[in-house]
Amino acid sequence: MSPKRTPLAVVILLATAVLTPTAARAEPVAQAAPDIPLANVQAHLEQFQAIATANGGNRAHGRPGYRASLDFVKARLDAAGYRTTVQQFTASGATGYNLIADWPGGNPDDVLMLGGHLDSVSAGPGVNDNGSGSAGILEVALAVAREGFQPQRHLRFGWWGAEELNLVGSTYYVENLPAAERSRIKAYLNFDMIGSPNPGYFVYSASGQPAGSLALQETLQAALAVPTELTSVGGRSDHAAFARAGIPVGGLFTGAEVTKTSAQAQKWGGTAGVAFDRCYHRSCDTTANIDATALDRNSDAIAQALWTLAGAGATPGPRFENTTDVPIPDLSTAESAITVSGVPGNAPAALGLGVDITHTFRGDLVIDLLAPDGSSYRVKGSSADGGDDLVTTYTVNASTEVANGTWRLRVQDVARQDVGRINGWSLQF
Ligand code: DPN
Ligand code: ZN
Ligand code: CA
Repeated sequence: MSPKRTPLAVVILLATAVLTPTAARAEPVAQAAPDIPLANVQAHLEQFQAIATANGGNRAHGRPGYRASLDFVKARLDAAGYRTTVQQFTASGATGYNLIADWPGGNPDDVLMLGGHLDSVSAGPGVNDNGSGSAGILEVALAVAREGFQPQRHLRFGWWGAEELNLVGSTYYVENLPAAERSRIKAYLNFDMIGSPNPGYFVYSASGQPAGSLALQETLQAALAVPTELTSVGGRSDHAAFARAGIPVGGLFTGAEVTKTSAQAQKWGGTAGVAFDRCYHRSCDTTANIDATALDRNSDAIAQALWTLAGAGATPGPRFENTTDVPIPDLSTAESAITVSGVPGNAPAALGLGVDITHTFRGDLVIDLLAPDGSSYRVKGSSADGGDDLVTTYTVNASTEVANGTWRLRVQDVARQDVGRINGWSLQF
């Protein structure tokens, strides 16, 4: 076998431009919330458990397990494209930290915020209280990034420190926001204990909460796939400071020290006469202290509520395609053109590039998108990837390019032996 690395012979095959603009959709298209993979949420809980185990058995304020928990969550968010900030405060003589994560985009004057506390009590690892809420909103935040969700509202997530010392972190955050910034937060949803081992399905009651909370309550009730009960969580968790500031609040809760009634056991299963969470604030609040079904339902409900409340994603613009076949001979360059017209201004920051290539070894291919002015955007380099066809969509930040004009897909075959063809490609504005 000859090595798959030889100089590039330049054979340019230009396809005739055939463009088929499909009509722009006039109405915003409501995107469905994705399913939140339970296994991913559980994997985050395993991390919290491992962090506690490695740090004296807890993730409490002022202890190393807290900071390690924050570093873990922050790293995942940073890698997904969030803008994260760590806010410091002092409580009981120790430094505490809140983690705030903003998803770029959306209306900055209309912020939808989700949060939960990240600290445990010092008695145990706090996997249900509140690894569960922390993991649930983390996975929903990662799903937002995976889906490339660009809703009308700005999305923000918060992981609070020192909740167990009387809501210190969330209170510090709200009270230190400049008034103008505080008024931009139009809703706050709290998730504190969503995987209780003998679970109930409670939605925070809007009664006595700021105007606007009822819509949040109703959205969360509709988001859960099981019958719910309302609960008056009062000032027992991190929504309290937001409510005091007049911000509409809501939340989900699967129960703590209170005993499940027989009526509730009939409705939800589980054991009557036993606490929703027997291990509440105890050393046994480990990964064994989680009901997977409750964790799954609540994580899905968080995503469902977020997608419902965040406002439909941006309206897709027109789509253009060229479906003329262009051969990709060995060690050559093939090009196919699309002429765009009637699109005002620049191309979007998330220009969708659809590619449909038949090939016997796609690792041979280097692919660039050329803008009308000739600027090139590399979407794929060559590799040892021995798969064959390439049918995929790339996202290109083409926001500095004028949309109208002739765009080219340039496909270079840089290694001998394997060949193929461009079946077609498309640009989604
Ligand atoms: N605030 C919770 C704790 O961390 O102990 C318990 C709780 C959560 C109680 C939500 C009521 C509602
Ligand atoms: Zn809690
Ligand atoms: Ca080849």
